[in-house]
Amino acid sequence: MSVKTPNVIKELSAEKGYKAWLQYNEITDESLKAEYSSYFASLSVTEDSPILNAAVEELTLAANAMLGKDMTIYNYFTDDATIILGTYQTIDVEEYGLSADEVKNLNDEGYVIKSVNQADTKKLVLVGKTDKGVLYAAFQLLRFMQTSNSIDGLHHVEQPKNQFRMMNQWDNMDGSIERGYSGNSIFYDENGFTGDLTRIKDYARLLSSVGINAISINNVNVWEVETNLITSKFLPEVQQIADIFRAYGVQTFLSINFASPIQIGGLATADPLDAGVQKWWAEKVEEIYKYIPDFGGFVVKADSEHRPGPFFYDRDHADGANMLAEALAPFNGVVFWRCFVYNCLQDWRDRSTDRARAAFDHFKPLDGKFLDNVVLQIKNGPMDFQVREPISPLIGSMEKTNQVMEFQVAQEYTGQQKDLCFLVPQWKEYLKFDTHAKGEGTTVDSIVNGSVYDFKYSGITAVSNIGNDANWTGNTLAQANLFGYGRLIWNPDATSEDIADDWVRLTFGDDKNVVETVKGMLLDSWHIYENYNAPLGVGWMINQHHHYGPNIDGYEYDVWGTYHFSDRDGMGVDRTMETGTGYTEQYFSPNKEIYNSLETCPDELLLFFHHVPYTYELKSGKTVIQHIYDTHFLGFEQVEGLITRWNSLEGKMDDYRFNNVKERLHMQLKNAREWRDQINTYFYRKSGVPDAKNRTIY
Ligand code: GCV
Repeated sequence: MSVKTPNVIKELSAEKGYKAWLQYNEITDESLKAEYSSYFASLSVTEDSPILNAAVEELTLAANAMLGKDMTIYNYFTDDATIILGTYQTIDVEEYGLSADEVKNLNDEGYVIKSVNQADTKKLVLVGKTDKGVLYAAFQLLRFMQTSNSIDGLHHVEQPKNQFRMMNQWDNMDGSIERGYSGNSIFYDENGFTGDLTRIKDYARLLSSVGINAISINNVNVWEVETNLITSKFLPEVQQIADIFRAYGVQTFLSINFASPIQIGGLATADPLDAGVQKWWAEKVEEIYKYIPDFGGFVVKADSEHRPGPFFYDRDHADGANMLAEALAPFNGVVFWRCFVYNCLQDWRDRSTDRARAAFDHFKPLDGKFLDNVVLQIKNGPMDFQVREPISPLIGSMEKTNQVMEFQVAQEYTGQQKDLCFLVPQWKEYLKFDTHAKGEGTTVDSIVNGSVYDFKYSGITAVSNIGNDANWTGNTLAQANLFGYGRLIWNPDATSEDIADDWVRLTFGDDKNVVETVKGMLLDSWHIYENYNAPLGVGWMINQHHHYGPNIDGYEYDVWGTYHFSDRDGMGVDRTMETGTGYTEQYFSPNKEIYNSLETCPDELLLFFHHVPYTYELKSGKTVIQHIYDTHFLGFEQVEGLITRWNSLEGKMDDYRFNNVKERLHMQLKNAREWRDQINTYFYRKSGVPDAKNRTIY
């Protein structure tokens, strides 16, 4: 018997981190194994397509790993097979107890999984409206099996509720990742493309398994080198990556530099109304489609944080977006135009301006002016992915303009994948928020899924949290955010509990203790993080630029002001209509009145909307200052609790993942201590109000 060296053991253990939620562990329950095995004898795939091949490959891999079975594969339809895969046009579904309409009436990515008992043979039929549906069916079937569900008598019908389910990489071509917390890029290194297509394929598998169908593969801040991604210098490699993603149903997009015509086209201007510029983009787009016939289109950050845009030419954002949209239209391409447009050099002492207002002020007046292949990409909140923000009032306010909402899976302001912060409950709150745009019940999810205004393009996008760390996400538990993002936007009605439960079982197995402990930790974590951070929705107070750890008066661009307006009497930002910036006006009634009034504004957002004395009494019955002290002491203790909870799992999983999370929890404890001490001390000194519980505040 060979003895494994410690290195090999470490590698094997890291593999568990790498496989994320696609572990395909051997089934140890004998009766389940027998049940599954009876279906996994042979497989018939009715058509030849890269996506169907990916489904077959996944099922083959899983059958091997979970059941030790090598299935016979038939590349044609045969009723002899125990698993039949294909689209509804190629399978006589009625033979298997399904009606053709049941599949036909689904959207293009929908599917049905049916298990059938015919005479002595058991069969599984995975039928999609298109081949993408079949692939999603395969992943769902494997999820059922990995979470120990019986598949006898299965009749499972699903279709995604959002059209675009997208991922934005903020990867640069030197291998760095803007706001990346888990190593370097899997796409690029210091020499350009990494060429590690295996890793990219595994990323495609992870994304597809949770239903992601689009990706942009470079940072929205498009610097000099990356501007060349749309040239023949790099397009052959972009094509290779697009080929991989295509096989997993994921369409490839690129972020572009608005000034490309100058930078790489040799033109004197990038003015969107200039005929030469328009021609340049039209030819550029034609060239891209020669490499990638199903290229998705462009993601654009313009006139934001010093990036070029139409304002430079006294044009508006509709002029800019439409110019690109016209070039893409003949190929069915789409422009994702970001609404993160604000004056980053704003003087915060000047109360006639307010960053929170910016997206609405810029874009709302342009409703109706955008072409129908422009999609506005709107961050979930009006600021920047803080632990707590209200929903962006722009969502739902433009009836004639396609919109997608942008989340951030990367934990830029929420602990940077050192601190545990499971974001699904936060996203869920945004999705279920009632905007009242078309009366009561106009929830955000119904707007972004396109059904309220009948958008041509709609959905959700997000900043990715992966890098080339062995476990993809730095903190193994941060994988739950990537998984949860995909599952939630596939179906915003799924509960955070169910998503967490699935993720833990798929990742760590079925041990009851592990499942309950990790699930509990995940579900508590957002509130714990909020407890020791900036209080009551006021936001920021975080180290500038770096965005980890406290810096209460830190301001991003080293211009004047703080974000929270604290003085010796009180704190918070007055955004009311009467005495403040008037931001509340941007919401539909009754939200505008609810937020505008101190009486009705919810506690958790109080300081986002109002400036109040430290002694102001919250609905909870506590004063603002006591709330600050209590939550900051509590948050720290809760992190201690997370450590105890995690430690109870020692020996119940591989050392790699156990130690990885343990290390991170200790970093989190240090961070929580700094937040607690700095916030409590700052506000004690500023307010002069002692802690009612007499705890030590330095
Ligand atoms: C990609 C925030 C981040 C920036 C990011 C920007 C954006 O300001 O800190 O790193 O830039 O958002 O979303 O464009």
